[in-house]
Amino acid sequence: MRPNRRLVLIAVAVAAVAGALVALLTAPKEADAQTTRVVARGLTVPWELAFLPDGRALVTERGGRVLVLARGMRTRRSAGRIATRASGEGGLLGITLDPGFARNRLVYAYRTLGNDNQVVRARFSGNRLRDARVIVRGIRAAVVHNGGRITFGPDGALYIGTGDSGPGGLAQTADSLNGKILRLSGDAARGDGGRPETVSSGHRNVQGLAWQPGTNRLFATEMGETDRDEVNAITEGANYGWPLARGDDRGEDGSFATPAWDTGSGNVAPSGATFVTGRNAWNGDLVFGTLRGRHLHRLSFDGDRVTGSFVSLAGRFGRIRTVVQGPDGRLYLLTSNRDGRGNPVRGDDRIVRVTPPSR
Ligand SMILES: [Ca+2]
Repeated sequence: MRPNRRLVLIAVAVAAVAGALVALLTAPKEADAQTTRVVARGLTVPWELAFLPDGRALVTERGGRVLVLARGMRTRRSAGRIATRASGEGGLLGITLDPGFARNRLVYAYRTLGNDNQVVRARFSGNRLRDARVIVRGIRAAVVHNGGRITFGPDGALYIGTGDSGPGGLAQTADSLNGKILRLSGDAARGDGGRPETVSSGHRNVQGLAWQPGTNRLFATEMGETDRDEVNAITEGANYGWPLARGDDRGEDGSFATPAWDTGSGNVAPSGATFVTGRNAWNGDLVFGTLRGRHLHRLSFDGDRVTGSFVSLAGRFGRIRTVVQGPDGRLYLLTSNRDGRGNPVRGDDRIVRVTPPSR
C-alpha cells in the first residue's frame, strides 16, 4: 500500500472513531443512562413473570408451560403445564402470586380453554404446580382480544383484565365479563371462586394492570384499533367508552371516562405495565412494553396526571410483552418475537434486564 493511501485510511479510521465518540456523547440521555443485559434465552412466547419471595421467578409461556427461573435466571426448570387450548392471542397468559404466598403457596393463572377464558388457582410446592382448579370461568375467548393480565390489589382482591372478544365485542354488554376490569374477593379466590364483579367497562383489550404507589390507584393499558392506544386511570364504575368512543371522546351524553394518556394518531400496542419504585431516576414512572412499537415506553406523573412520555430501547429487542420490576430494583422485559407477529433472532424469546438510570 502506498504511504499516502495508508495515511488516508488512518485518517478515515480516526474520523470514524471520533464520529462514533461524538455520537455516543450526544445521543439522547435516556438511551445512555440505562444499561441492558440479556439474562435468559430460548423461551417460547413468554407472557408474564412473577418473582417468588426467594428471588426466583415463575414465567408463563403462552403454549401452557410454567417455568421456574433460578435467581439470576441463568438456569430454569419446568414447574409443569396448565392445560390450554388456544388459537391466535389466547393461551396461558397472566400469572400472579397470592398476597399470602409465603404461607399458602398459592398462584393464579389466566388461560384460554377452547371458547372460554378462565382463572385457575394452583399450589406451587416442591417446584411443581399442583391441585390446579378453575375459580373464574365464562370470559368469552376469541382469536383476538382475550385480555389476560391478573394482579392482586392493595385491598386483597384479585383484579382481572379482559378483552372484548374481538369484532362485535362485549365491552358495553353489562352482564358480560368481556371488555372489563373484574374483581374477585380474596376469600373467593382462595375458596370456591365464583363470578367476579365489574370494576370498569368499555375496554377493548386490557393488557397491563399496575397499581400506583402512594395513591393505590389502578392503571390499565389498552390496545386501540388503529390509533389511540390508551393508558387509563381506573375509577370504580366508570365506562371507558369502547367501542362507542375512543381516546378523548366522552360520547354523546358525555358519560365516558377519558384516558390519562393515549397515543393519538399512532399505535404501539401497549402491553404489560409496572410502576417503578426505588432510588432511581424513573421512580414513580409507569413503564410498559409495546408489541407493535417494539420499545419500552415510560410515562412520568404528577399525581394521576401524565407529565411526560418517553421511548427507549426502540427496535433493540423486538416486541416486548411485559416489564416487571425485580426485588433487585431492576426491570425485566419479556420479548414476544416468536408469537407469529415478530421477526425472531437467535436467542428469542429473551428476558432482558434493564437497570434504570440513577438519580
Ligand atoms: Ca377508551
